[in-house]
Amino acid sequence: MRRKLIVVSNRGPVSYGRGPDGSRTAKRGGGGLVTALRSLVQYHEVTWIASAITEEDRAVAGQTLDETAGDGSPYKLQLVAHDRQAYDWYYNVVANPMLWFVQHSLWELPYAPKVDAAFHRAWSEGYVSVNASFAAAVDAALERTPDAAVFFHDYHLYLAPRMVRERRPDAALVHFVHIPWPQPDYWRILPKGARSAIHDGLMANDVVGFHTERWRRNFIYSVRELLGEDATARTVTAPISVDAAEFVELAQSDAVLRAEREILADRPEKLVVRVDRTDPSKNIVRGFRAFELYLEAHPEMHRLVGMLALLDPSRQDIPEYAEYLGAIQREARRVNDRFQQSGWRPIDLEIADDFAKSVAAYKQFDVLLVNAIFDGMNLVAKEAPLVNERDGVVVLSENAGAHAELGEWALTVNPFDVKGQADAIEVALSMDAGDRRARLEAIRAHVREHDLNRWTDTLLAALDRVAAPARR
Ligand code: GDG
Repeated sequence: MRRKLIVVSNRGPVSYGRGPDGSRTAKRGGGGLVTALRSLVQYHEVTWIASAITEEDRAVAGQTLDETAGDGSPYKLQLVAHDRQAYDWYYNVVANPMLWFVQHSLWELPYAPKVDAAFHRAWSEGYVSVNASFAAAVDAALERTPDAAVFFHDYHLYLAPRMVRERRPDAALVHFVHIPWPQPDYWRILPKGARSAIHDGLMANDVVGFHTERWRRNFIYSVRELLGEDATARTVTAPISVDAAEFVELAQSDAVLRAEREILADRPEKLVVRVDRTDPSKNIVRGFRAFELYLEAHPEMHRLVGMLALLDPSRQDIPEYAEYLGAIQREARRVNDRFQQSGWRPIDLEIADDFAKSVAAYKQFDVLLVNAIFDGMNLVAKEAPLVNERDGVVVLSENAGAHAELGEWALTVNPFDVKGQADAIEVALSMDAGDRRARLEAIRAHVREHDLNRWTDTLLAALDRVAAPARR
């Protein structure tokens, strides 16, 4: 059923700039969330509310813009220009890193985080206030289309649902959390006011969705512990997916074929691939150590195997991220210095935003390494098998949401156990072709069947079941 939706996410599907002749240009956003959400506009009547990021975004903020998605579907876009200082606190102090680090269990607790006066200020004058301006924008959109359902996304917007609910007790609100939900004790890193407001804000929705049962259970548990309430009835598990047809088509595009020729020109016989943002949760440094252990144990594979790490630089305004990028570069350098010989460098580290090259690498992997410390889902694990042409094997962290669906056809690893990851690379590289093909085919079939439409339908069906009877 086609329905009216107000989609709310921090980043929008496009961001505006100015061309050399002064005209307005639109750049389509990347990343897992935006790609997935773009498919919503195909089936529903969408008004999308997001933050104004660039100067040109700010210039058009407050207007209702008529936009079209890549496939030609129309939707409306409203950008919200937040106070600049408030936005910096909200984004660079609270959401990333604090909430992201809490939800991916990334803190080294004896040393960090610092929950000091600066954090308290960033919370109350940044996170709370940006959520309030989002809530005001949603309220105005509901004024125009009162029968629309509101679909919030992710950890930037935990407080907005309560603010909307206070003004509109009958609104239909659904929130999808794209990242892991940790257990209640880990939430106690945050001061009581903040952690209670986060849980209470989410509980103002009719439905809160998670990728896996594991994250959903943790949420039910932490709501019980921290608020004394029962969240069971308003939670749902809905694993996100990808558009399989889109990837198959993309794999034959000129840009991907060009990038693929580059890879083919100097690929070793066996290729271990990883594709990630340079995010500490992705566990890139340990991945290199695991590959080092593999090379140490298998001198016969020197010159025959290589790792291609395609890393999209991410969130470099945040010191933890800038440091992590440095650690990635140092570690790759160290492993290369140790093993390289003329004409062979074990790790090819490429730090660039180059989506076409990522898809080309998806086609070419013999082993795909996804060893995230924690990951809500991990779309790379779903996308790469769809287009792979070498019967490649997926090595998958038990802490990636994707493991709940694909684990039985992947080689499971503990993200902290680098020896275990080295062993998994060895098992993958020596697996017979029949076994490899059967696993890859099974992953493909699962992803094709559990597609993006199923994800949206599950969430909207849950909303219809739970939403206040008064509205029916
Ligand atoms: C969050 C959660 C959850 C690949 N190369 C480039 C590029 N990509 C695309 C991939 C994929 C996306 O980026 C990455 O998605 P992931 O799911 O792997 O990871 P996060 O960005 O951390 O996404 C995650 C997801 O939200 C959806 O709910 O699965 O757990 O952390 O689609 O194809 N994108 C750009 N440049 C590249 O070079 N811009």
